[in-house]
Amino acid sequence: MKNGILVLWVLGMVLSCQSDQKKNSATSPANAVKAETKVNLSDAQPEDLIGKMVEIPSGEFEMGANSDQADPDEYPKHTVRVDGFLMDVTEVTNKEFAEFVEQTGYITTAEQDIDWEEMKTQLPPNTPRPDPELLRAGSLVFRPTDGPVPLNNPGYWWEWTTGANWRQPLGPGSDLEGKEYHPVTHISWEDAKAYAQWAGKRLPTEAEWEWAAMGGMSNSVYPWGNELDRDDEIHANYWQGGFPFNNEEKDGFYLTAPVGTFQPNGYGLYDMSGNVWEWCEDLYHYEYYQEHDPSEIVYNPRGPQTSFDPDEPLIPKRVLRGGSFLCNDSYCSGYRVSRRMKGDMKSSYNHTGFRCVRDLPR
Ligand SMILES: [Ca+2]
Ligand SMILES: [Ca+2]
Repeated sequence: MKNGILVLWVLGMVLSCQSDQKKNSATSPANAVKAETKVNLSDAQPEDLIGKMVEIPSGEFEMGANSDQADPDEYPKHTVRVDGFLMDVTEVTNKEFAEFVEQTGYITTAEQDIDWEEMKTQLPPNTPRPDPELLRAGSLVFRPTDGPVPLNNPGYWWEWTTGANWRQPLGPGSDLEGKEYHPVTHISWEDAKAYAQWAGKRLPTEAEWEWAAMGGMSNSVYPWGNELDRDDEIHANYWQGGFPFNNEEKDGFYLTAPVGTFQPNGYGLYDMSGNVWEWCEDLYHYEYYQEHDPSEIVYNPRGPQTSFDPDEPLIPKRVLRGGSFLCNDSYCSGYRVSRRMKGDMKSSYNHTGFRCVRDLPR
């Protein structure tokens, strides 16, 4: 067993979806298209999009499972009404996050050594203290496997990597050259909150995120409609091929893509499916939807009062949405608008980022 897998188990940070690596160069939209595949690219330039917000109108929708791929925590569907708000049209980029760090001196979770006294409170009693080397600052990095592996154990493809953080997404020796307009990664929920506060914004609620992702459609499975890859048409940056060993890169990207590479949804929001997972404000509880009476409208839900994930009962978690460059139908289908993911508030991965929202002026 590799150290990284051991650490993954010890940390109990099992965030079930995918990520990337290998392709270090920033692939431009122009050369991202492979001849045999139609990729729905946008004409937008990332530098014209970052920092922009679009108004998401108020509205009512059926929140939750909208395909037979849905997990139990997406049930039951229930009627939700959200007020209008403003939302970033892109995921927060490395360029924007660098400005935040430059102005504030902020140090991300992944750049801090792990506090064993705090961590052990989230682990089963009598869990032995890991080797001090394994408590040094780092983050989880996707490593492809040599062939098919059981998909019920993310430890096969996540590796604890000392020195991995937003500046060095693949660990020491990697950098952000050519990636200033890629989404920032290795961001914990706490990091995302700090950035949002600095920017005078906030994180979206889970309901706001799902409502916005549909782009004005009703009960759509994806931000572009109900069919994935119709006629080999690629709408987002995810994983084509056998996960986690054979990424065919039909969309042109092994890892992250520059924001704005693919077509936006009906509200003008880019990458609501794929690229990186996006933190939401809400705590995660696997039975949260069951609290709602399906015959009544829920107004502006803000999540449960307490978190509970039966997979890791001792770890309070927050919600993530939208999937990443690692998502695949065989695994998490995270690019579905109703797909829910959860993560420890201090955990970070190289497929996890965020975008912000803001209340409309009164
Ligand atoms: Ca891809
Ligand atoms: Ca995304």
